[in-house]
Amino acid sequence: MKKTWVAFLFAVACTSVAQASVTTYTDRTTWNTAVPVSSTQTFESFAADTSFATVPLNVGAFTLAAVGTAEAGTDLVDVSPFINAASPAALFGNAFVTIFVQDPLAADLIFATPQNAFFADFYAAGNGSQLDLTLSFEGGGTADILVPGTGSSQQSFGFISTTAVTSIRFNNSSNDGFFIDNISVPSAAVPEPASAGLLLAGIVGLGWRRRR
Ligand SMILES: [Ca+2]
Ligand SMILES: [Ca+2]
Ligand SMILES: [Ca+2]
Repeated sequence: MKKTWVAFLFAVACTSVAQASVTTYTDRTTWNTAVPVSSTQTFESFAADTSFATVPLNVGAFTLAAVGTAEAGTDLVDVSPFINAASPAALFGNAFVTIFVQDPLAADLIFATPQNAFFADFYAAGNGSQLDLTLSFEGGGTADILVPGTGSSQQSFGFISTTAVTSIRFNNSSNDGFFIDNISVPSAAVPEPASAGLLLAGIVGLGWRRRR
């Protein structure tokens, strides 16, 4: 009987470590409702084109880095005038990020501190196949989520994960140049229902003790 109980607890512990639950979002307002305090990088503060093709670019909340040898004119913060004629200037303002991926060429977004949530605006993300975001979880393990849409228009996309994510690898098996802007991350921890409940129980308990 005791042995069974220990085995059960062990199974539960393993499950909670191994399985991160990732919820994806395509609407910024809905994502914002679940992540009330966030900061957004618009790249509008950049005065000149800034490459991360060979040297990683730290923009505060995250760092951008090329994986492999970047193609000319890609993997940079592109400030007007734009390198690519197909740039989504009307949507993404005076500056945005231009990336090209095709296995094994990829690009990483590395969070300054592990984050449970991420949201961004993509443009032309996907060609023959959808742009793949490989999430690396704190403590190990990965998950892949695909940017939806037709691939030739704007697509807002993001996620909230029960396990914090240390980095996102942008990758695609097929040729995929794309643009990304308005990258949002929480500026405070995303509240989890379980810990919120525990906190509430703690406060109630404290009140009960105080009254005595
Ligand atoms: Ca912008
Ligand atoms: Ca430029
Ligand atoms: Ca593309």
